[in-house]
Amino acid sequence: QGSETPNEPTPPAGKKIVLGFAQVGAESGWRTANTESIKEAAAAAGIELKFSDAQQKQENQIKAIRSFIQQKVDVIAFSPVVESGWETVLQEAKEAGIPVILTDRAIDSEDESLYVSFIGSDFVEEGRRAGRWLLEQFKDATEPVNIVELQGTTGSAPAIDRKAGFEEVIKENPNLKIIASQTGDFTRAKGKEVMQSFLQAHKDIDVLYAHNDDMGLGAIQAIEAAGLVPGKDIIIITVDAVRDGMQAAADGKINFIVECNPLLGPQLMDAVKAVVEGKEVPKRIVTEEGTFTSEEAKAALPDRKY
Ligand code: GYE
Repeated sequence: QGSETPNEPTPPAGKKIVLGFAQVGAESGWRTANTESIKEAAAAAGIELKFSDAQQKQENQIKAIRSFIQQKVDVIAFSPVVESGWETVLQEAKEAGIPVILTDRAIDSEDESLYVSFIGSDFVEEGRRAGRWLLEQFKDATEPVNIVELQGTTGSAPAIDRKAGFEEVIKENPNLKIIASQTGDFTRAKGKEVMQSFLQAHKDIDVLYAHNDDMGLGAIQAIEAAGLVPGKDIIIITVDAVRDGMQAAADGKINFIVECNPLLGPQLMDAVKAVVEGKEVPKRIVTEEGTFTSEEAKAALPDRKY
């Protein structure tokens, strides 16, 4: 003690660190697990959490961030619903001297001084993993393989990147064709609705690539209602590997899941503490994850936490 430099923003001993967190919403099983992880980790770390749910609307997230600035929280963290349009509000946080940590989703700003760190998955790599599995499955195909794609929220980092990574890999085989691609906004209801319209418009769908489990699960309902067998008549690939998705994979309805880890809470709290203590935090923290076939999902399910 006694050796602290005067400009270290360490709060006085006994004062809790206050973290303002602006969450995307409650659109998916992934998001629910992510929210729980953040709440639990904050409590465990003795950090006071001010939590706001933006119901998938950027304007609500911006409002929440402005309110955190007014309340003079120590750190602001958020998962940006879409990639663009954050400069103004993040500039306001910067001017107020409040450090910002991005979790889960990235922003597309060139100005890296607007945030201290970005903690989350490599979504392009997730898309590639989905593509590589499909490429291998159809490596001997001599006829066109018709793929339909359910995209995540338009303009969001995971939707943009999961599409890009997947396309990058499958273009290696010209037989693999995306014949329809539309947003299902990462929700079950939308996934079902859009899959219904895909099924009406196209009689010859071979593969569904859904950017998350929930949209895939909604689509499975539409596929079954159309009298088709998910996982057999239509090969299904999803991303996330949350419990319901893993169960569908274990049941053979989803053929391949790319994992995206929602348990970002502990890493976020470590970063928050480090930032408040004036320590160096890596600009990019990538979460580690894998993939699951139906067999692997069956084996992993009993030990899954979410
Ligand atoms: O894959 C999806 C959720 O940003 C990684 O958002 C997250 C995505 C996740 O709604 O289920």
